[in-house]
Amino acid sequence: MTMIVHHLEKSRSQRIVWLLEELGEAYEIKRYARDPVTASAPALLKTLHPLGKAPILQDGAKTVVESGAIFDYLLARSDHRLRKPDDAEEGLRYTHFMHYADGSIMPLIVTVVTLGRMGDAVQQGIMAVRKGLAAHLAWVDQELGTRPWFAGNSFTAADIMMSFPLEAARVRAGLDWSYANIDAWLGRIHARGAYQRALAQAEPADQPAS
Ligand SMILES: N[C@@H](CCC(=O)N[C@@H](CS)C(=O)NCC(=O)O)C(=O)O
Repeated sequence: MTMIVHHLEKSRSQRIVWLLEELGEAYEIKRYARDPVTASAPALLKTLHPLGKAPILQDGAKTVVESGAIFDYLLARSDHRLRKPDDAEEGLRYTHFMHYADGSIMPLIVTVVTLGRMGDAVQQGIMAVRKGLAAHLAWVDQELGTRPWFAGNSFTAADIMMSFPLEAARVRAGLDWSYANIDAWLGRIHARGAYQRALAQAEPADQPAS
C-alpha cells in the first residue's frame, strides 16, 4: 500500500516529502491549507491524530507522527543512503543537527513568527527572540563555512532536517540576513532534483492547498 504524507502548506512537513523523494519511495501527498488568520492546521488533521499537527505519515494501518520519528521510520526502511555516517565525528554532527533542527532553532522561529502576528504590544519580546535566533544563525553559518554539508563531506538526512528551519528563518523571521555560508548551502540543496520534485509536490505554485 502506498504511504500517505499529510502535508500542511508552508510547514516543516515539506521535509518528509523531500526525504521520500531522496529515498525514491512511492508516496501519495495530501495537502492541507492553513487557517488564513491564525495559520492553524484544519481540524481534519485531528481525525488522524489527536494533536492535529503536520507532518503525519500513514503507512497502511500505521500512523507515524513527529518529524524525527518519521525520519527514523523512513530511514530504517531504506538502504544506507542518507543515514548517520560511519565516521565518528561526522556521525556525532549528524545526530546533533537531527536534534538541533526541531529542538533548538525551530522553537525560536515559531516564537518570532507567532509573536509577529500579535501586533505592536509584543515588539520587545520579538526583538529579544530575534537576537537569540541571530546568534544561532551566526553559529550555523560558521559551521557551514568549514564543510559543504551539516555532517561533513556527504549530504545526509541531517541536511533535510535543517532545511525548513533555515528556509523559514530566512523568509519569515524578519532578520537582517547576511549569512553567506547558509546561502551557499541553500543553493546546494535547491539544486538537488529530489528537493525540486518535493517542493513541486508540497507547494505547487498555482494550485491552492486542499
Ligand atoms: N515537533 C513536531 C511539530 C509539529 C508542528 O507543530 N507542526 C506545525 C507545522 S510546522 C503545525 O502543524 N502547525 C499547525 C497547528 O499547530 O495548528 C514535528 O516536528 O512533527
